[in-house]
Amino acid sequence: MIQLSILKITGYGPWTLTLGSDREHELQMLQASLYKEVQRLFSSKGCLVFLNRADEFFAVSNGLNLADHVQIQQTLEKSFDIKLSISIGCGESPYAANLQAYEGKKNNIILDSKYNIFGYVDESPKSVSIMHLDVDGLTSKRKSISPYETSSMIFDLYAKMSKYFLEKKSLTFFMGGDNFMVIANEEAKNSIRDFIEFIKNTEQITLNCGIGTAQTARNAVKLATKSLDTIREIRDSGKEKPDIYELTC
Ligand SMILES: Nc1nc2c(ncn2[C@@H]2O[C@H](COP(=O)(O)OP(=O)(O)OP(=O)(O)O)[C@@H](O)[C@H]2O)c(=O)[nH]1
Ligand SMILES: [Mg+2]
Repeated sequence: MIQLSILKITGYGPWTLTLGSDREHELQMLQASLYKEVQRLFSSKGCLVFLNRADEFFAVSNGLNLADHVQIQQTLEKSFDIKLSISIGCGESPYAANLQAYEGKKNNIILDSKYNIFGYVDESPKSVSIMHLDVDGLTSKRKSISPYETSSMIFDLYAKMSKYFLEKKSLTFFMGGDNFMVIANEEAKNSIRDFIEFIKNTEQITLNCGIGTAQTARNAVKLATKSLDTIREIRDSGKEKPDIYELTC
């Protein structure tokens, strides 16, 4: 079971037009500071926020109730001119949670009208699994291809990963550099070995995957990253590295 809170700027399109044509730099600064604040607020409650689009964020919000979301909205309201809606959904898979959040908003299932919060909250304890994937030895690859070509390769990988894991009802996000995180269900975890083989055979890219499972997103991510670092430690000690390593608390 997973709980997702989708935050979206309301009325953003029409509002951007009010800034005139010389607006792109303003929008980029707003989006960056909004992301920083949203990440700060959710991570301080044990969650992690994934950037879906620059005007839309996915928070893995296991353990957070409606009052927590109201508190976050109150803080955001004080700091920004624009407003955000939050739609919350729960499900057996990350995809199902995303669908319930989406439908909660679409069908106007109001949880708090003053603070623009929709959907369904489930306060029962749940665990969440995160997979942290990273390209093995990207730094040495970068010596032979230019920065832009490196990004193009990474985005191609992102597209393949997103499609593959969406079919398993899991959600993939690009975290920067050569890092990806998948909010995963059992099916995604069970198919990671096949995905790594597929990318090795078709792209000649070796991926390492750390998996973490915990009650909160932040702890799951901590364990996933610790797992990934463990793969590196094994590799760097001269032993044969595993491609996948998993920690649960
Ligand atoms: N989001 C995120 N980015 C990271 C993290 N660690 C490193 N990066 C980014 O990833 C880039 C590549 O770093 P590495 O993956 O450590 O480099 P590498 O040569 O591939 O080395 P190995 O992954 O150990 O094989 C860095 O320049 C950072 O931008 C992380 O934990 N999270
Ligand atoms: Mg790497």
